[in-house]
Amino acid sequence: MNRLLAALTGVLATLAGVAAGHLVASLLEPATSPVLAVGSQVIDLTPTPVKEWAISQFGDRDKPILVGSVLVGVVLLSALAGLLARKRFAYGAALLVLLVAVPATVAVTRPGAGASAVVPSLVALVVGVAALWWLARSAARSASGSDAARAGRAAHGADGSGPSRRGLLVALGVVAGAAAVMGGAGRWIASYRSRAVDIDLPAAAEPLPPLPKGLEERFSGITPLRVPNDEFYRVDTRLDVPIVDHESWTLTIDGDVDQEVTFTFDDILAMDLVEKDITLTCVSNSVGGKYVGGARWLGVPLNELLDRAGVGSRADQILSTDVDGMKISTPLALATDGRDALLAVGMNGEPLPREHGFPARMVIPGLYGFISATKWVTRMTLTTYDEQQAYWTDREWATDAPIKPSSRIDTPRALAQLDAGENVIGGVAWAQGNGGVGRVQVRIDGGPWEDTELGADVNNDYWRQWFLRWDATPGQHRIASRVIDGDGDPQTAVRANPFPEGSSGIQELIVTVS
Ligand SMILES: Nc1nc2c(c(=O)[nH]1)N[C@H]1C(S)=C(S)[C@@H](COP(=O)(O)O)O[C@H]1N2
Ligand SMILES: [Mo]
Repeated sequence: MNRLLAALTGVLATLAGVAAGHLVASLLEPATSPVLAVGSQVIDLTPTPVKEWAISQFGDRDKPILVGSVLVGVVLLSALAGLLARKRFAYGAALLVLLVAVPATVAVTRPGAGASAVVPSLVALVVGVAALWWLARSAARSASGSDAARAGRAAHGADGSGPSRRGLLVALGVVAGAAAVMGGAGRWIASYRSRAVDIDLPAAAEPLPPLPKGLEERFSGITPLRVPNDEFYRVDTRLDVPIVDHESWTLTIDGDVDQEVTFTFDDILAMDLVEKDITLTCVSNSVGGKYVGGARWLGVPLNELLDRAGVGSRADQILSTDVDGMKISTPLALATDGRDALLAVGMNGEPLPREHGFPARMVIPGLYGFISATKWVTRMTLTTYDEQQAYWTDREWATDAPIKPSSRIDTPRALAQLDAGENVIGGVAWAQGNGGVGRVQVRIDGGPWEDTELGADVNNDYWRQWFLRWDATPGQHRIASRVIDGDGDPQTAVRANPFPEGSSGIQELIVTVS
């Protein structure tokens, strides 16, 4: 058998194993899939600068690219397994065992994982080794078949691609097909299970009036005043979406408290629910970036939950934990300074989508999401920064990170080709905690800053849309925008990268008018 074919048997056998593991994981717990387990581990081990680089280079595609890279590595090693199996089956199988040991170890040692997390990897191993054995046997037969055929050809002058060669091709096809079917089924089941949950939430005790009409209705290209759930940005360390059963979900508040308390989902819904319009922002958002969004959240005030537990005097941090042990730190003083911090269960009139934290998440205005917006939250521990570290504080990100005021140009797009004459420049701006958005200004070609017209004022924790009519003359132009907060302070022009406490600087883009 030639080398290429041997490598192919290794690759297909491994893909069949991985696909079987993925399928089983989709039925048990998607995160235990061999691919996802390794991918998540890679995310956690990736140094912060590399992560920043990947997010800036690939944006939302960072995760598919990561999974793709893991798969390329697996394909190379499994090709080697195929080559080894050709010499001696046990060597090839041994390499597969080593290969599977990685996701198996990662899956069981991830925080919150039980021993059953190893099952998908074991299935991957059994299916992978069985497929390799079958393919290696078919290949050996095909080789001896073609030897025989060569001998036969010498005798009879006949052509020699005998039935055993066909047997090998059929076997390769069967294994490839089975891998595709199992992998596809696994993906379908995982996405079916992660669909939104169909339950009715109670209304807020004092519902907010509907949001005013947004500028997006007048000018295309401006981000909607309220971002629909399926368009809302998503940032988290998960490759998949955790499937949390709201009926068995609980939230425990413990640590430096008078008494530990545990709430069920029904306990939360039985409390007076409030509605708040809050703009969420990611610390990884670059100036002009898309990791920011406004939504209407339904939930209970965080303070009410903390009061039921009775916060002690030592704590300076709320260390929140999600369903699988991921930890986020929040400065206690800021979370409880009177701002509208929530445990949210609803988003834009629906239960939280699974991607956004179903059944419950934290939402705290004015703080970047990485220290305030824990999704799939199950525990809040009152503790100190000295005693306990969280995911990002372990990675040297800031602990106190208020959202920096910023304005984003949504239209025109960078490098757009515009017609001369009237054009609309527009976007969104936010300045939580600084008296909200006071003004938004635009600067053309480095000239004077001009005030724009503002959209509806929802509240100081919410972003504000803006626009300016611009009589564009032919040629290339530079457009910049900045926000001036309610206290009269303009957004800083000093450039900063997202790490460690959020980006700053002024967005400026170039367009061509003809
Ligand atoms: N459990 C969990 N919660 C999390 C995260 C995470 O990785 N895991 N990421 C945080 C970050 S960095 C941000 S910016 C917000 C994003 O919330 P969204 O995905 O709903 O927009 O969630 C926060 N909550
Ligand atoms: Mo974030």
